[in-house]
Amino acid sequence: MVAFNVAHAQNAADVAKPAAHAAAPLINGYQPVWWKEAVVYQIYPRSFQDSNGDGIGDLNGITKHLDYLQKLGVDVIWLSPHYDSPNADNGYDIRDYRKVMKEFGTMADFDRMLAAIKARHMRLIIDLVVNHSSDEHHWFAESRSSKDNPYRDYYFWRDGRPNPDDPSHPLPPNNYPSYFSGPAWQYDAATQQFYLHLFAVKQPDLNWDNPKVRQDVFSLMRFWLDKGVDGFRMDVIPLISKQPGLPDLTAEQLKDPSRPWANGPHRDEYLQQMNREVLSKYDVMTVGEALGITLDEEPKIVNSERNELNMVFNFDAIRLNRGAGDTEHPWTLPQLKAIYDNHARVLGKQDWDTVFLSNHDNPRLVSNFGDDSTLEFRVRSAKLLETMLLTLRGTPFVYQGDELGMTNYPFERVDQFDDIAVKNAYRELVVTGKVTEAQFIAVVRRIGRDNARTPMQWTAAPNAGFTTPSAKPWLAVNPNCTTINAAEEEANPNSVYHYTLRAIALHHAHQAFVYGDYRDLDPTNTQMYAYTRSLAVPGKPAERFLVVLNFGEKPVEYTLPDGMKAGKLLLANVPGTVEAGTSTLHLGAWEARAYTY
Ligand code: TEU
Ligand code: CA
Repeated sequence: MVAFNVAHAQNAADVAKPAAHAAAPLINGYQPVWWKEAVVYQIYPRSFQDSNGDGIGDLNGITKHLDYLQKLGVDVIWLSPHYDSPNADNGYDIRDYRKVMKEFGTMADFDRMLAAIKARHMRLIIDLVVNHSSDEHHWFAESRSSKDNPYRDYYFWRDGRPNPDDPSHPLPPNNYPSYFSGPAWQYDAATQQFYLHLFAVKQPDLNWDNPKVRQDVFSLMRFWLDKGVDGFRMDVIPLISKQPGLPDLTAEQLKDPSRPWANGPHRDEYLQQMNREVLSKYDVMTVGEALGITLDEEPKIVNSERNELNMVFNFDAIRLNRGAGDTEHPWTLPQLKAIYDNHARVLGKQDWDTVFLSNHDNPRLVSNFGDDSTLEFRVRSAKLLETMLLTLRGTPFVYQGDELGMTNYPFERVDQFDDIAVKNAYRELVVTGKVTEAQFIAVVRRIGRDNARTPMQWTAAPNAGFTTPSAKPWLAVNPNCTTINAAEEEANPNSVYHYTLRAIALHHAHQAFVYGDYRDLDPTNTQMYAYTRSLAVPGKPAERFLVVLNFGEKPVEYTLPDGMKAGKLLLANVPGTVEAGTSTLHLGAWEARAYTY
């Protein structure tokens, strides 16, 4: 195991110099490196911990809980955007890339937090949101001021199309839809042109074809890396290269615009330039949010010989019940398993993968992929899902609160939502009468992003210890904090928290869970997910592990294939039954076990 717990000196040497990873011998054909062995924990700062009673989470609130994260076994923290922002999209609309959002604190708070993270032998990656900026960023303020302003070409400005019905209101330049409902073009009276925004009106897209834009982005990246930050999660990074001439989308493309938008002609060239001029100068981890990229296209971005990014988030699994659209449809276990089988087949030894089923844009893990209908099923299925996430191949990502088994929120009315995606969709669908309020709520209460953004539940106290009892949290705390909270979980050895801690320890204890081969033993089984991870280590006994997961409430009697026998039981979410040394296993509802074999 590459010892990545190197003590970090609190000075310039702190800056992550490019370490000679190449020196270490290959493991199962993989180049060992710290970010392949790391367990990552995502923090959505607005919802993690408020430290000054204003109802909004902040950086000092994070620093307060670093011992909690270290004890859990976290190696890397991914911090969702902490930069100065008018919060049209909760920080994913940045006004100043070198300034901390005032609600979150000061740069001194950031530096203290970073030092405290490193003092605990953990690392920090931050969110790089450079496909678009805020419309309040001075680049855009300059750009919209006049057509010949030097920043004009930092964004996409185009003349509208003639509008036969009303010549005074030209039509958008093309038929691009925004991800947040409505057209992706906003008319700006100041210069009588439209600007492009694939997300919100207050999130104009940056023109990466302008070399000055690229250099300004590279420079702000160096600003944070020189502070000692250990890498970036890159927001919708494949979208940075637009289709030349911005032609209309075809009817086929309109079904999933992310596809043409993520495959512009200069995407790889710009990522290679970023790597050459910035990333390669530091020992950093990079993970791209690969909206619109298929599994087969991933190696173009993550193959180490391409010198672009280390890994990407592929959305096939997390959006299995939705696909590109926002309508929910049933999914089957063989479909989920096929995704991981394909990943194992397509991604080679020079590629690397991520493993995640939740984040700040998706419903809560246990509510979306488990069963939160009863206490028993919630706890068991939450543990089963953590078993899976921490034993599949790729760098695992835990989203804040999943280690407690936090659930979706019981939304009933649209005014309970904060998310711009919901508010815009409400105007487009309900106000126009296309769908009823009840139909709308029935959908967004299940798949809405705010389900993941309710405040972290630290205690059973009012406001769950996220903020003071008298403060008004920016988003309501889930009333089930009285039973689901970190204090109770830490006090209860059989909790989801302690189970997740043990699962992370298992992941750390055996290289097979990092570099080992993956084999699905029974891809077509509709209820059981049974797979192995195995690694031959020269001069050492081979490491072989068997994971069996009963993905449902029906008890199952499962016979392992080819006379295989379960070995020593290492982890189980239902105490009592061991069945070591047997081929036939009896698993109850949502039961999960990991064995040697
Ligand atoms: O998300 C882009 C994305 O993945 C979309 O899933 C998006 O969340 C969804 O389709 C909208 O319905 C990234 C960030 O993770 C997200 O929070 C931001 O809102 C978005 O980019 C724009 O920065
Ligand atoms: Ca606060």
